[in-house]
Amino acid sequence: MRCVRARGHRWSQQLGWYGESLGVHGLVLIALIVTLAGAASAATPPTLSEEEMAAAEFIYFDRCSGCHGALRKGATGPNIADEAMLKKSLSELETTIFEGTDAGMPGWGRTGELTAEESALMARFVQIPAPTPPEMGLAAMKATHKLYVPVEERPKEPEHKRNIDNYFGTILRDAGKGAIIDGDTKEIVNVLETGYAVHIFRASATGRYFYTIGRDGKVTLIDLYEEKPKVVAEARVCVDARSVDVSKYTGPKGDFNDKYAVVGCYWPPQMVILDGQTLEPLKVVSTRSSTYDTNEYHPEPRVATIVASHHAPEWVVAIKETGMVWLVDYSDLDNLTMTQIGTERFLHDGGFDSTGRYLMLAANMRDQIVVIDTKTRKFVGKFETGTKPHPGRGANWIDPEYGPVNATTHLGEGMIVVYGADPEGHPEYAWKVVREEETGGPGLFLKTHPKSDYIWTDATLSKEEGANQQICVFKKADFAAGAHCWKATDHGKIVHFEYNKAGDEVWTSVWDKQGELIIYDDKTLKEKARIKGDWMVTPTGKWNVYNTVHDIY
Ligand code: DHE
Repeated sequence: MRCVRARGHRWSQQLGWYGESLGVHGLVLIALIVTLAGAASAATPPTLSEEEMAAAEFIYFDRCSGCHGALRKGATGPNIADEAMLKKSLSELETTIFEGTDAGMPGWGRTGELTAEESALMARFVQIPAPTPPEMGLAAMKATHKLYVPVEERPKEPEHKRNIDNYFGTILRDAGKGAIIDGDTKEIVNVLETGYAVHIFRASATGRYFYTIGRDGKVTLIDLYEEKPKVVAEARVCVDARSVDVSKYTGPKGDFNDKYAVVGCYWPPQMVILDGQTLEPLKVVSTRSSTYDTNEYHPEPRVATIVASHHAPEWVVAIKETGMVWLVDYSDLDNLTMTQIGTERFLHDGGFDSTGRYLMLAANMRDQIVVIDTKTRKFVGKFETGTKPHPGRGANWIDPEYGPVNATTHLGEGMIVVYGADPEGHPEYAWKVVREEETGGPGLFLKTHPKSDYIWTDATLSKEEGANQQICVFKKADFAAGAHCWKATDHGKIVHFEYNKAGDEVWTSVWDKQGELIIYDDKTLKEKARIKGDWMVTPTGKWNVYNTVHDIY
C-alpha cells in the first residue's frame, strides 16, 4: 500500500465520485475498510495510505469543510490548519471529533455519524496539510449540463388540479433526493433525484419551479406544472455548494422573473450565473478577494446566503470569509456591475424584514447581525446578539411593545434574541436587542407566520439528553412568559420549521434515517399528522412554494 504525505489529488477524483459511480454509501464503506496505521507522534505529520486519504477527504468534505473551510482556515468553526493540529495529540483530536465541543461542534461519533475508527482517521488527516480541491470553469460545468425537457416542450399550464402554492419541497438529505408533498392532501406527489445532501430548495419568482442545490454543487430545476413534478434540467457548477436563487424583478430595466438562476459555491470560491429556464451555465464570478477590514487577500471566500432584491434587478450575495455583501446587478451580464459593501466577517444565513427591504445576515463567528438596506443599497449597521447567531431566514412579527421585530436563535447557546426591525415606525428600537429568552438549547432554526400567535424554535445542536427532540414555542403576545416546550419525538432530532400557505399549520422534520415530518395545528399546538415511509430518509429543510416566493417567515 503506497503512502502519501499531504498532497491532495483526490478531490479531482471525488469530482467524479459525488453522486455518480460509487455513491455515498460506497464512499463511507471505503472509510470503514481502511486499515489504520498506529498512532503517530504529535510533532510528526502522520502518513495516510491512498485509501485512507480518499476516505478522509470524503469525510472532511461531508462533515467538516462546511464549518472549517476546504483549506481549513476556519469560519463557523475555528482554523484547523495542520500546524496548529500538530500541536495537539492524536487522542485529544480524536476525542474532539468523536465527542464534539461546547462551542457548538457536533460530536460526530456520539451522534453515530462517524465510527471510532473514522474519528481516529480524521484526527490524523487534520495533522497533514489540507489538499487543495480542483477548480471548475465554464467548460467543465457545461459538460455536466443536462436539459431533459426543453422549454418549448413543457406544459403551458398545470397538468393537474393540485394547489401548487401549497406544495412543499422537502430534502431527503442522505438519500440525495427531494420530495414534493401536496400540503393540502399531505400526499407525496413525487420523489426526485436531486444531488448529494441537498442543502436548500428555492421557489422560482413565478412559483412554477423549484431550484435545488446539493452539497456536491449540482443544481436541479423541478417543474411543478408536470402532473408528477420532474427534474427538467440540471448542471454541476461547484465541487461544494450551499445556496441558489433566481432573478425576481420586474421594472423599468425589464422582466427578469425566472430569467436567471445563481448558485453560490463553497468550492471553488465563486458564484455562477445560469439560464433560469434551462440551467445552462453562463458566467462565473470568482469571489477570491480581500477581507473587508484588514484588506488582506483570502484564498477561499465562500458564498453563503443569496437572496433576490425586491427593489432592483440584483442578488444580494453574502461572502462569508471576507465579510463583504455584494449587490450583483444581473440586468446586463456582459457588463456586469456590482456594489461591494463591507460588513462583518463570516457571514452565514439570514432573511428579510416583513417589508422585504432590510436584509439581516448573521456574522456568526463575530456574534453579530448585519443589516443591509436593499432599497438605498447601503450598509445600515451591525449589532451583537449571542453566541453564534443562526437565524435561518429569521422570523418577523409585531411585538406589542416594540412593534415590528425580527429574531435569531444561536448555535452556541440556547437563546432566542429579538431586535427591532422597523426604523421608520419605531426608530428607537431599530437594530437594538429588545428581548431575549432561553430556548430548549443551542439550535438552528426559528419560524413564524404573520397569521400565527407563536414563534417556533428547535434545539438541534443540544447535547443534553432528549433536548434536541423537543420543540419550544414563544407566544408573541406574552413573549416574556418564556418558552412552552414539549418532546416531539423519541428518535432523531427535530430540525427546521415551515408554515403552510394558510399560515395555520407548522411542519417540522425528525432528522433520522427513519425520518418523519410532523405537522402541527398552529392555533392549538396539537399534532395533526405525521408523514413517514421508507422513502423519508433524513428529512431536513422543507419549503412551502407560496411562502418562499413571497419571503414569508
Ligand atoms: Fe445549512 C441554510 C450553510 C449545516 C440545513 N446553510 C444555509 C445557508 C448556508 C448554509 C450558507 C443559507 C443559504 C441561502 O439562504 O442562500 N449549513 C451551512 C454550513 O456551512 C453548515 C454550517 C455546515 C455544512 O457543512 O454544511 C450548514 N445546514 C447545515 C446542517 O447540518 C443542516 C441542518 C442539514 C444539512 O443539510 O446538512 C442544514 N441550512 C439548512 C437549511 C437551510 C440552510 C434547512 C435553509 C433554512 C431556510 O429556512 O431557508
